[in-house]
Amino acid sequence: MSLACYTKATRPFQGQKPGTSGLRKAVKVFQQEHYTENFVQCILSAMGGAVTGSTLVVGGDGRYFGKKACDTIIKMCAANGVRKVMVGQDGILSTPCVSCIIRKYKTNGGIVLTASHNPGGPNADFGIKFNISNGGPAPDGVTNKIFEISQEIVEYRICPELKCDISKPGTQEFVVDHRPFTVEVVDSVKDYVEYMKEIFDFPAIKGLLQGTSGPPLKVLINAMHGVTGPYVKRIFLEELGASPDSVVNIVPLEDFGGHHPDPNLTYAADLVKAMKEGEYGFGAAFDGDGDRNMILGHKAFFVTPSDSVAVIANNTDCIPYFKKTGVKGLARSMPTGCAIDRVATKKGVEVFEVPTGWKYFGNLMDAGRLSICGEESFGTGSDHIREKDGIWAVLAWLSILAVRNTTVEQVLLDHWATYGRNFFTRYDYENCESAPCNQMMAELDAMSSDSSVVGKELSHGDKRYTVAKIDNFEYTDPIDGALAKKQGVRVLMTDGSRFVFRLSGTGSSGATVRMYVESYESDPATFTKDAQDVLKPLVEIALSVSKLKQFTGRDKPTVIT
Ligand code: VG1
Ligand code: CO
Repeated sequence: MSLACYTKATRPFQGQKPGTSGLRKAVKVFQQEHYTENFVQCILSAMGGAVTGSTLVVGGDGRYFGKKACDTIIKMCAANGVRKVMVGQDGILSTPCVSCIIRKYKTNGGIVLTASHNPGGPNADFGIKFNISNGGPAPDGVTNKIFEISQEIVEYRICPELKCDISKPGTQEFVVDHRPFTVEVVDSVKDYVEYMKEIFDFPAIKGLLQGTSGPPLKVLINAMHGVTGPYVKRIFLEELGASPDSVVNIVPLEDFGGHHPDPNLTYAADLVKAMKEGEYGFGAAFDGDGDRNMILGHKAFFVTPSDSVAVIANNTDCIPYFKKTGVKGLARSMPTGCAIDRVATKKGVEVFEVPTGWKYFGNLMDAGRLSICGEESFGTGSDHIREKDGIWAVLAWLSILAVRNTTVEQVLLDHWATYGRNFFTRYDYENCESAPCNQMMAELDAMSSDSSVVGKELSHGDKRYTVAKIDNFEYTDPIDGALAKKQGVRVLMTDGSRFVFRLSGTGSSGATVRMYVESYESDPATFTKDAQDVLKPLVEIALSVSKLKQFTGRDKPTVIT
């Protein structure tokens, strides 16, 4: 029997503009009649002729509204001429796993249902992101097109009678409008786990955890009730033989247990607390969709994400994948601490500074110029896929510990002894009023083109800095020439220290101001100092230059990392 498709009349919704990583709004917004359908139609329409006969991957982090959205997407793919949808069982696929599947099966792209680290549940957030055929987030050119279509949309196509059970793996065949249409429900973790076993030396990591040569490393992995739970279970318990008490919160929940599924010192406080007790030598947490990670050592020794990626780049000889591919180039997002730049210089490879958001790394990887990259926001990854990858980062760290036979803290001390230390902190002011924050950014932008600022001396207490450069960051993609403007105001000092201001592009309401402060120290006596103490003078200078407290009305940030 051929199922019929219908064209439904609709009207544009304001603000369907993908941000740093897809469209993120309150669940209630997505639940409005036609809202989700409109945006899905915009994605499919933006594919143009390529949609006909295509294969798309669909899955998400298991948050509230995800299954409903999967169902809608399948019905709309069927009606828009897609040939096949590969969907994660129960709609579950981590963001890195979507990227892995898109690449492995050479599909035309995928739709990721997640608001990442934003809270979930009926009163929290949902998100939809489109990934292209390289497995990575759609670049600005595509998301701009999606937004344009969203402003003019008058109808969408759907096949309402298509009933598809996504609770069991297997293939289901349909005839839609006299055309064949296939839905393949895929195991949520299988392809990803197979790939990790190719990239890393699992027996070596298993030996480390079980103590085949030396005392066993006790690990504590916290999935924060996000999508990584099933991956953690399969990899750490079944493949690596870690003890059952070494993994926690591994059941994905639609509301992440009511918490922010964000692996940082504030929102992963229970991991920090457990690590402080001293029983475990290695701790890690992931965000809702599994692309972020936080790494902690014994007694909760904190590895900043900016250092983490630099350490991995410096230790690629510990990872079989890089022994095969070599290291082509390194990269970080602009606000990320510059530790990785020093590794690149020493290794004699290119280093790129791109705007915030993983989509900017994809072209460089596709062109064979980038192997390892990271963001200060707990994102670390490589060209094995086109998304940042939380579990990959943890396996990379465990590989280093296994080969070097040392501790997390010692790895960092060695790293700083070689390169010096880039102290880094980020202050987040979440959910502020938008208008004054926009005003603050406008004033900073005006300052960035005021030539009298260069050479100015800024001081706090007896710390003095001289401004070497101020700008609103712009990036021209070296591969396709695409230009991204106004990506954040940065104030660079003559000694390499700097601070940066930008507004978040992932929030669902109001404005979130991010202030990033970095200072480079080469004196070994400073290496073990507390980062907040070292950075205090520059933090005060940044606050006063931006008049942040006046504009936001906030005395303190919501989160400090
Ligand atoms: C934040 C981070 C950015 C990251 C993005 C998506 O964006 O700062 O580095 O790429 O989230 O991360 P913003 O615009 O709020 O600063 V996630 O884990 O959504 O996938
Ligand atoms: Co995420």
